[in-house]
Amino acid sequence: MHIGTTITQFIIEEQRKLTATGDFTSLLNDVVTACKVISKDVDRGALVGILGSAESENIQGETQKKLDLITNDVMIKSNEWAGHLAAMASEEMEDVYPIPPQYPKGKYLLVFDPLDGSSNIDVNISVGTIFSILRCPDGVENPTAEDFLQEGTKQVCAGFALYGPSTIMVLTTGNGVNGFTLDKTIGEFVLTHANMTIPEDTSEFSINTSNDRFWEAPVKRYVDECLAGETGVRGRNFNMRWVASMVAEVYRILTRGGIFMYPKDTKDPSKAGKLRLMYEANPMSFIVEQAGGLSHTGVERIMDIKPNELHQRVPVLLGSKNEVERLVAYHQEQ
Ligand code: P6P
Repeated sequence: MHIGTTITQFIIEEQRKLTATGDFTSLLNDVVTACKVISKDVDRGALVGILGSAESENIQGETQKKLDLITNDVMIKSNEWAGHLAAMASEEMEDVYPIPPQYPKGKYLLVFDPLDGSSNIDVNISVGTIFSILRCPDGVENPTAEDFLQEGTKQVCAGFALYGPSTIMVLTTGNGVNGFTLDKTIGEFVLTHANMTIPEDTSEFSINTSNDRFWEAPVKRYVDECLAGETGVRGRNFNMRWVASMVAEVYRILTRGGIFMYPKDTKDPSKAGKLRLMYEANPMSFIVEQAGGLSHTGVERIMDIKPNELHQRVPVLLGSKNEVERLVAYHQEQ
């Protein structure tokens, strides 16, 4: 029985459309392999003693889980050897990871969050891997952080794996968004969600409401109007979801619409937001826009931002077009 379109077949067919070299296709397959290994590690969890804290902190000052380090190593080992990359960068590494001298270098840069939502791993709630592929600037042999600091519009590919009831891979190379479910009986991702599009309207919002007192006025206004439901200006009731895993929130929005908000707040005035631009906001923005949604800080389109720091944080308002437009309008009215 034919198993359907595998992700390998899909990527090769995309390559033909892009008239891309096999280099990109092979790189993407190495990332896919890493996500299969991470899916296995996340699935094994407590059985092999890899849950809990690693008793270390990342550059963000966040306590690292054992699986943060394990999954970061999986991404490095799966992608450092093949000769497609000039360097890598990760939420879990302060500096750029150079390709070891025993391996050839390639023309792409890979930046990733190896285990997004890892605070959920010990309570068995969905987590994921987010990645973004950029071109290495011409003539750069040994990329530095500076060479990664490219606008989101420069991304060649963005994707995430969601380790939930199913393991699902979502990909865009700029020609729409496609979802693949991991068939663990054959170890292949199979196309199950072709041409994913986000409904322009929604009655479902996502935000960590415990930060309510720290929000800026436009966000407060928007959320209060949602909470007022049919008794207020919106004239309809809203539902709320907060998983604390961006991958899970974005996948839900891709399947049924919604608006996800992690706005700038005054909880820590030194931070421009919680989410990181290079390996959370930009790849997710590429995917959301390719699916017909919007992704904005309230002041500017996220993919237009010229990064100034590898681990730069930004406010994120993304999802169903008409709701993001409303919230942006509230920012412009203030
Ligand atoms: P909070 C996970 O740590 C993450 O980066 C996103 O995946 C998620 O949306 C957000 O932070 C959760 O933040 O403050 O609710 O724990």
